[in-house]
Amino acid sequence: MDAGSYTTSTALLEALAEAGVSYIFANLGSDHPGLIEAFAQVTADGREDEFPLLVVCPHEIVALSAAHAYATVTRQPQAVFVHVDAGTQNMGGAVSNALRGRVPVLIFAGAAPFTMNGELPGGRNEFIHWIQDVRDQRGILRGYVKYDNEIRTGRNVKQLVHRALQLARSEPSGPVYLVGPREVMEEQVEPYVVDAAEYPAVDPAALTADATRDIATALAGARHPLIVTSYLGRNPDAVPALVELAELLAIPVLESAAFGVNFPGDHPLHAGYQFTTSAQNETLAAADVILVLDSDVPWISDSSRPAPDAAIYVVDIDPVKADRTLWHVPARRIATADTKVAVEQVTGFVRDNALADAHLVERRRAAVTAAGRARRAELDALEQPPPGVITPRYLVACVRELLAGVDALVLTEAITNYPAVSEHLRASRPGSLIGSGGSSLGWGGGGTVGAKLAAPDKVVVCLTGDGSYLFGVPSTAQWLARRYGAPALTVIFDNRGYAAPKFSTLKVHPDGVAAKTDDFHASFEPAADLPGVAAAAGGAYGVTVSDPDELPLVLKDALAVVRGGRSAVISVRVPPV
Ligand SMILES: Cc1ncc(C[n+]2csc(CCOP(=O)(O)OP(=O)(O)O)c2C)c(N)n1
Ligand SMILES: [Mg+2]
Repeated sequence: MDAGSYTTSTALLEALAEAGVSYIFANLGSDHPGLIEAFAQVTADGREDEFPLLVVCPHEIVALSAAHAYATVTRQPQAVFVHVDAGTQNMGGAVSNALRGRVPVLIFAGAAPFTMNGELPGGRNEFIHWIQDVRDQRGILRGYVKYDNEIRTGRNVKQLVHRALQLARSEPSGPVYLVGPREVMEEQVEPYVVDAAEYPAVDPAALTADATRDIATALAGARHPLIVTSYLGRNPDAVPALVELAELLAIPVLESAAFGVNFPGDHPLHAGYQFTTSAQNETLAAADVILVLDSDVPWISDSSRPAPDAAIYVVDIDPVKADRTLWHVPARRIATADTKVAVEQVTGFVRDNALADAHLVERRRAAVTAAGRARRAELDALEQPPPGVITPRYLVACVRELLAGVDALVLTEAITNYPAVSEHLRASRPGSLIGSGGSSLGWGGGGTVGAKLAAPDKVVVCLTGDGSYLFGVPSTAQWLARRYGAPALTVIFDNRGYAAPKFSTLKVHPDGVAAKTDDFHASFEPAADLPGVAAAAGGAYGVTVSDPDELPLVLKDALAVVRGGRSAVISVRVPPV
């Protein structure tokens, strides 16, 4: 590209900036000369502020996980640039996480050139262009994105970017995928402007008047109402709205398979957390009216289910999970709505029609509060470890003490210790705890970097399983953290292996051969030096700790290091798998 040139690549980058994208998490390749030239040109012109900042990511799963966490924190989609089919595939399960986490992100990949005899600039001139030519590159992601398209000309690439982002941001939000062959990305076009403001996300949906009345009346008339939610707190502003409704009618709130804060963990009406259950949840069984708000897994009916005559209402941004093969809740009503809007509508209806029976509500408030207090006291007692052993519950309690009064943002990829994190961290500030929302491990590595870039003033802490830490390509993630000034504290539940598949086997074959012979292929002994990986790649401060008495001080020192601008990785030896 000559000085002053303006190509499809220039227009693509301008469009991203105009749409409010701050970062491009990129892993570049032979498909990206047009983009590299466009970046070089704005930098040479001293106008680099006009483009998003390009963050060089030496692994694609880290790139997408960083964009994912950034968007979770800010609710602003970012971009990920990857290399043709290879880079697309290398994002791996991170794409599934973005879909399941309902996180907006724009993924762009180049595509093999489609000319080979010098017909167009950008045509094939390297051997690899014949190798990377595949029949259906967009098909790689089609099951995981809300929208995919090919850029065919620079003359409307801005419109495509804005449409893609409009789809990504409209609820249920999610990833979108654009591909652009080399010749198209090199095409010279006239500079042009498209107003990004003309592509707003779809407005939040409300309940119908009929549904609002129905749900409000049922909740107000219930003896044992219950709210179950998993991801209402994706919008932190929805949390105070839910608190208001819960308090108005003294409704307990159960968080089911929840990664973030849907209801303050220290609230007296909090009814606890459930993930994979093995026993009946008594609050669920006792409920006569249940409002399920934003949930993929409100309960696991194999072991825990509502009473057969409970009146169940579902309000969800994604109520019937159209992209899944099997999903069912036996609901009286099932409605698509933004849960903040819906909850405010229900609260308003109860208030306006004076539906709350003060006597009933106050009796229930006392009972729910007492039950919550008792449950928390039981959990407190479990925080005391046996001599010489760091239990996961003790570890989380130490982290809670460490972060008391600290403006922290915690990421969890703790896997079999998800319940311990929820139950003992008791995160209460909306948005202060986040998870991937998906099932593909390795989010925490890049996610931690993305979260810190999104919230530079917060102390960012990642609580991760040892397996998940390794899935997150710590060599890349820790290098990235240093290069881009995103220090964070990573605390590893180091059980030297995969507890999850062992638990799964025991749940299906409790008395099987694997159980009898303790043969689960789950152990990672001899243990790797997990903090050593971070130290080598990113200069991180690393400590491995197994003495419960030393743990608080080790964590305190690590926090001081992080506040000083250097990442810290603490591997905490909990009982082995
Ligand atoms: C990309 C990916 N591969 C494999 C799995 C299957 N899997 C689920 S949990 C788990 C073990 C995770 O280990 P760790 O993070 O140490 O947590 P622990 O089970 O020990 O609590 C595995 C391998 C997965 N979810 N995602
Ligand atoms: Mg483990």
